[in-house]
Amino acid sequence: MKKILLFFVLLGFITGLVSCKPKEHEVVFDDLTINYQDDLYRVYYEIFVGAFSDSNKDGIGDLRGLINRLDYLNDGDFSSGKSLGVTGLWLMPIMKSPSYHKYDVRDYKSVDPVYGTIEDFKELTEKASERGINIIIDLVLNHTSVYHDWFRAARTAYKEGNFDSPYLEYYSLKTADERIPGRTYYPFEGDLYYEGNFSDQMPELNMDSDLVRQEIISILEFWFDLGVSGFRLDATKYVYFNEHGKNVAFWNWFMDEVKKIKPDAYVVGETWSPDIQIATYYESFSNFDFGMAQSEGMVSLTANGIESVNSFVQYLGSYRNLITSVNPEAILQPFISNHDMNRAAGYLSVPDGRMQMAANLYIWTYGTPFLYYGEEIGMKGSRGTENTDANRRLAMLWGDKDSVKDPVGSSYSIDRQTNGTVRSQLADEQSIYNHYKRVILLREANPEIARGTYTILNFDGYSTFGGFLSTYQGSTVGVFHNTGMTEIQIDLSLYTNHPFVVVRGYAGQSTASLNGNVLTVGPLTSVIIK
Ligand SMILES: [Ca+2]
Ligand SMILES: [Ca+2]
Repeated sequence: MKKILLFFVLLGFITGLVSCKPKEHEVVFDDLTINYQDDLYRVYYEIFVGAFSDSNKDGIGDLRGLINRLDYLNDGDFSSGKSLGVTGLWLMPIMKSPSYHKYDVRDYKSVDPVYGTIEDFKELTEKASERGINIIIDLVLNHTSVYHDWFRAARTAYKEGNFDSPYLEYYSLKTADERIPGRTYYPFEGDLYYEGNFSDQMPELNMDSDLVRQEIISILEFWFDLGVSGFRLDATKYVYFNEHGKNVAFWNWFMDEVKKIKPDAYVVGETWSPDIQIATYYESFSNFDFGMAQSEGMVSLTANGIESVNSFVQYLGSYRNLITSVNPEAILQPFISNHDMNRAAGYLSVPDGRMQMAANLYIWTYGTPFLYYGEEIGMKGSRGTENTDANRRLAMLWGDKDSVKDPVGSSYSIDRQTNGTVRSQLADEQSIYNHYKRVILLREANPEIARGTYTILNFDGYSTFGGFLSTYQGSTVGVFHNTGMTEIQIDLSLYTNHPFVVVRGYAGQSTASLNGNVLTVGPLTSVIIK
């Protein structure tokens, strides 16, 4: 408890330093217990291990490098004020694989040797757990690598006329006539073809096989034993290629098996689809909110002042209603970019404070937001004319002696990185890194935001101002955003009966204050009041 109190005192101090705000605006924190154990409502940070931090000077990031950087992510002591404060990590695939990105797995019960060992991974989950960080790993079940032993055994068996080999049922093998229109196949052996909708290097597993399903259960046991809190599921809608009903039935089976091993496991699916279709997969688990991400997503459009804040808040409310109508336990997973998308700092200006607005909009929401590594320092990276995803997965810009290098195939010039490094930003109170840190801490200090019941407010006639109330365990906070270039002054009593008395904190290019019922929010700034 002492640590937590100290944390608030220190946060108040930092906040004061950042904005030099007058006394009447002072942030006040209650004596809150922040209990991360068994708590789904975390702030996750997606890491491409191969580009994060390199411990053995081969230029490729590894698990030891990540262990060495845990203090940067969360040192486990909120009173230190020295960490970003994330409470969950999503590791992109770490299993043995022939590709740099490792989305084609050779062995589901291994750590790729360039990343380290199983022992390293165990150490990582233990050290992360000591700091209150949960770890989920990417699980790519739709397809394996062509180099997986199962696929090789299937090929060999067929060639040798051993048609009783169990491995022949592991994959989706069809004769020319049996091939399903709309799917992609490649020659296997004899007159058979294998399904490979992503690539000829990625043969797709046959989920109708009980043997495959037994393998999956065994893979789950293996990783839960090593301390993972759950999984990020790749390509959920391709298990049965775009047959959503069959997919949901499969994932329901999968989640039953997960919960037999770890009842409180956290599982999030990559169902890259329109909202209405994403919602159907909530029957099985929570999913990423793709409608909020990328340059044309709701967060970016709102942060750039193209969509009104009213529209954003209404979207947030209706999206939440949509998913909870499918599954009452559904939670949001908002984000702005990931490893398959151009980095957000390319279309949201950091110097103009637009990227910072985006952070406010999606981190101060119900559920579990996901940052993409480097986002917190405004790293850039886009496919570009070379059309390569490697440009979206560049080496973390530590600005120190880390030997991690950009992945093979990348072509993004370092000269285009104009927002600084971790090293330069730690020392700069106005940096985007310090903005992210502050937004995350304010979210943690106001548990109502992530956990509460929302009341969506509508500020008629305003396009750059809006917000909502969130009520949790009898306590209500208000979250308000000003995406415009001018100060907003508004009498809240015209919109809500809730009696607000105190500013809990604000983040952005300016300040905010509360005088009676009148809330004042400076340009490009968001505020939490209670
Ligand atoms: Ca290395
Ligand atoms: Ca499939």
